This record gives sequence, structure tokens and C-alpha cells, in this order.
Amino acid sequence: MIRPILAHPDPRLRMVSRPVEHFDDKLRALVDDMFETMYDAQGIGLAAVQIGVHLRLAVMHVEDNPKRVLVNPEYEALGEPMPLDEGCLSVPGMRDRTKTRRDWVRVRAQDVDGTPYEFEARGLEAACVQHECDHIDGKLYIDHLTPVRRSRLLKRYQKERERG
Ligand code: GNR
Ligand code: NI
Repeated sequence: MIRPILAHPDPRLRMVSRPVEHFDDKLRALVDDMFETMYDAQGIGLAAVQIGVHLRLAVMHVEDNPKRVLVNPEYEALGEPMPLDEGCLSVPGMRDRTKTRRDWVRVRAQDVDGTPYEFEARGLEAACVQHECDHIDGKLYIDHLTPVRRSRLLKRYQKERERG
């Protein structure tokens, strides 16, 4: 089932999500809905909070990498900060350049069965990990923009939203 995606400035996007504790059929169904919603919206990642579910959970499918289910993810930055043209399904229609994303991370997470696993990600996939982990802690990529870029983007965004 495709679920509606929350849009900034919805305060629910600013809440910190809780750890997943129950690895049951309900979790599997939620993960299926998240992939369906992400592909429908043509995104490369989606955190549960974006559909109003405050669990530490995200799905990703970036370029040629495998589909990933990140349950209770954590990452360690290994690489250097890189400039990136970044967007978010919860700030629709906008993109802007961040400079804080590391180009290489090691990720520790659980899969949908609760089994711990690790992988390394680089480039856009590394950025996506950081973007989804931010969502899980109530943060958005616009928080990483310079003040000038952030206010310019929000002005354009609000104008677009008033227009409908
Ligand atoms: O679809 C998405 N594209 C994207 C581009 C650059 C950096 C991060 C992303 S993630 C985003 C989907 C989304 O909003 N995930 O939370
Ligand atoms: Ni996002």
C-alpha cells in the first residue's frame, strides 16, 4: 500500500523515532509499504517517520546497490565531506547543495528479521544513509544548508506551497 508522505513543516518530521523491538509480520508489511511508497515517489530512500511511523527504520535503493532495509541503523563516518545536490521527498520540488555529507560510511543495522549486519557505502549511497539517519533523529537536509541557501530555499518552497 502506498502511504502519504509527510511534508515540511509538519512537526511530526521533527520527532525522534524509537528503536524497533518487534520483528514481526507487522514490521514486514510496513517495510513493503515503505518500498512501494518510495518507488512510487521516485525516491532513493525513505524513513518510516516520513509516513508518520516513529520507528528507527529506513529503506534505500540507490543506483546499482542492493535494496537495503535499515532497522535501528548507526553509522561511522570514514570519508571526507563532499558537496552534494540533495533533495527530500518531505521537501517536495526543492534541491540544494549540502557540504556536510561524508563520502564513505560504515553502517551497522539489523535486517527485517532482527539479524545484525554491516556494510560500507560510498558517494550517493553514503549520503543517503546519513540523510535517512537524520530523519530518524528528527532532522532534515535543509538543516545542513548555509543560512543564505536555507532561507532562499524556504522562501521558494513556501511560495510553491501557497500556489498549490
Ligand atoms: O530521493 C532522494 N534523493 C536524495 C538525493 C540526495 C541525497 C539524499 C536523497 S534521499 C531522497 C529521498 C528521501 O527523502 N529520503 O528520506
Ligand atoms: Ni528525506
